[in-house]
Amino acid sequence: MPFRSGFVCILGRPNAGKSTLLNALVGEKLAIISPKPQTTRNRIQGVVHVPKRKGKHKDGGQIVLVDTPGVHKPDSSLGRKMMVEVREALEGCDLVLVIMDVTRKFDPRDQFALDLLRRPKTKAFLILNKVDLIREKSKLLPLIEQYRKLYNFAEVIPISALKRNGLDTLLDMVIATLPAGPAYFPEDQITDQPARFMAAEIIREQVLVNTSEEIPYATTVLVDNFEEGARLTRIAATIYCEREGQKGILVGKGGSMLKKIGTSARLQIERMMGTKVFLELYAKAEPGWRDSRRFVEELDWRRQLEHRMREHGTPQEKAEPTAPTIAGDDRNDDRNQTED
Ligand SMILES: Nc1nc2c(ncn2[C@@H]2O[C@H](COP(=O)(O)OP(=O)(O)OP(=O)(O)O)[C@@H](O)[C@H]2O)c(=O)[nH]1
Ligand SMILES: [Mg+2]
Repeated sequence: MPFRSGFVCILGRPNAGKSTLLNALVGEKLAIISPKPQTTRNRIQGVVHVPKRKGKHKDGGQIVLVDTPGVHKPDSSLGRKMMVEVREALEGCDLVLVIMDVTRKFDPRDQFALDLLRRPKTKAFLILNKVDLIREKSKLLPLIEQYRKLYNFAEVIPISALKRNGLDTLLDMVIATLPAGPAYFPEDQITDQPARFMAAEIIREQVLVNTSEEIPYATTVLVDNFEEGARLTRIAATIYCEREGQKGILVGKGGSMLKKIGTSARLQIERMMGTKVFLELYAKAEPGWRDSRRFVEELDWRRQLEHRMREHGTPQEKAEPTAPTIAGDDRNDDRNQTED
């Protein structure tokens, strides 16, 4: 059997467990996860290196998984950008994993995801996730029937992304479906995301964990400065929200919330970077940013990378701090620094 490789897009409604599946298959936390819908906002590539094995996959393979934002009908520039990310991920992929949460009934939102699939007539597997929450597995049968009527799935695979059940079967079936091809990524690379963007996501995850109501949806994080040293990484980041009231909650009494978010995020970023991290966090209200096409476009890390390449000729940060890409550098904002 030749070396097999290809791009495999993970598609589904918000909260179905797409990012949990990506992380479980790659074996590293590449995407942030939360019980709140619409956590993922960009497409994220994660690489699974399948080693050579006797018998099955004799020559090994490489699966480039692409996690996507949850499929929904957008009502803002941010939502529309998220759906562009989904469509771009679907373009040119070899296989789609349609992931559904088996604890939820089929509804028009699932249909919306399937409609995206039908257009390019891509090969697709139906992945029934969260089976750990279903006692009687026979309850899955009507669901499978229903989905099979709507799309010609090549395989139907029940899994629990959280408990890591059924993942070996899934990987075997995916690799067997992919064409013979080259390794797209070197063996030591597991994602296309720059550390700078992953740091912003880790901070955003802490906002999701520590806040409620509309704040998770009204916030975004931009890294203003990222200087990587052998032993210390210096990061300055701004948490943007939409209103002064939200900013007050994000900062907390005497800066306590910003400190909490910063400390938890810093510990995770330190693990990711393998260095100490000095994290400066700011909070800023940017009214209506979700409806500003310009602002939303500027959040795209691929675009940010292009800008830096144009300005510095390198994707790396220069030694001197750079100004935030958006909304000016307002150092009078509430801020918090975390370094122990
Ligand atoms: N019980 C159970 N929970 C799961 C499983 N997979 C994911 N979850 C939970 O479902 C919630 C959503 O998971 P995510 O991975 O963030 O879902 P997503 O599809 O990426 O969501 P969006 O990014 O918002 O589209 C989290 O609370 C996960 O812990 C599973 O197999 N079993
Ligand atoms: Mg996600």
